[in-house]
Amino acid sequence: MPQHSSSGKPFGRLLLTGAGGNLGRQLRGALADWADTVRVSDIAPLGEAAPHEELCPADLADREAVMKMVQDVDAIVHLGGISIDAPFDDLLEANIRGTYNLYEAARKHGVKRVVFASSNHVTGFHPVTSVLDTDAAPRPDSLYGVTKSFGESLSRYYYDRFGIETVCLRIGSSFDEPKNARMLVTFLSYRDFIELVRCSLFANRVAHAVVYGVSDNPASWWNNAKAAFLGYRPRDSSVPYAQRFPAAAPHADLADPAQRFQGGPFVLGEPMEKAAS
Ligand code: NAI
Ligand code: 15L
Repeated sequence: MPQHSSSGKPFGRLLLTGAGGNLGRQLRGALADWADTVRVSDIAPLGEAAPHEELCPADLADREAVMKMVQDVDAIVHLGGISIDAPFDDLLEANIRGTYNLYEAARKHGVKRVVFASSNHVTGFHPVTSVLDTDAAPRPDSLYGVTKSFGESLSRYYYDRFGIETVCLRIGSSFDEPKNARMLVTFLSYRDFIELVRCSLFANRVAHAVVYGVSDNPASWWNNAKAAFLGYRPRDSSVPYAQRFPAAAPHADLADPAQRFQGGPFVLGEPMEKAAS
């Protein structure tokens, strides 16, 4: 996929949406090595631009702004959007309209590769007793999960119809460290997250791919064998944090829906707050 700029970096210009968020902040530094210019976008504050960065504040729901945002980019890492369950009208604007605007702009501007931050919540209503591969049926656990399933489906359409390649990252729980017993199973370290994005941008041909974003944790609900062609090899695991959650059996109390299903508290449909990063 890399096209090699005149400076020898793999990409001329990359676009990062959601650049002001938890994972966007982690990725910004890494992208400097991969592209001459990184266009960073968010509706939230973006801070100071580094010398290789272009700041592009925008609401993903604003079609014209997104059209400009995507102009002259070689590839897109799309992290922007609401990252937890929320009222439908909010999700509709940020995650559904926003993702549609991005793909439409990619089509019009001839962008050929997108890395889409999907979520484990696309399959969160599968029980914790199942091990899923990347072809498992979507069973969203929340309206948020439904919007990520929409993004996966939309990107499939844009590949089949227009040839835009996408890697959908069904990210587990990517924070500085696991915050609870469930995250011992779903933990994705920041270092492994960056490596997964690197593999997704640099693999030669990905067509339309789905991969679970998870570190090499001792217990896992997900099997990435069908995405092995991406070359993703996690280096971290949740082991160093296991002692913090002694009652950590991932299926401790199956009578409790938040423990019975992979999506954890998302299945309850209760108002939620983002875990602190
Ligand atoms: P985050 O909530 O910290 O970052 C998302 C960013 O998107 C925020 O900076 C927010 O301002 C921006 N955003 C929201 N609505 C927008 C709009 N209408 N227009 C422009 N920007 C908008 O979330 P985080 O943790 O950085 O996650 C990044 C992506 O990865 C999200 O799409 C999330 O759904 C997904 N993900 C993250 C996981 C994690 O464990 N961190 C797990 C699974 C998926
Ligand atoms: C997600 O999709 C969210 O974006 C993140 O904040 C976490 O809640 C994560 O899933 C998780 O499942 O822990």
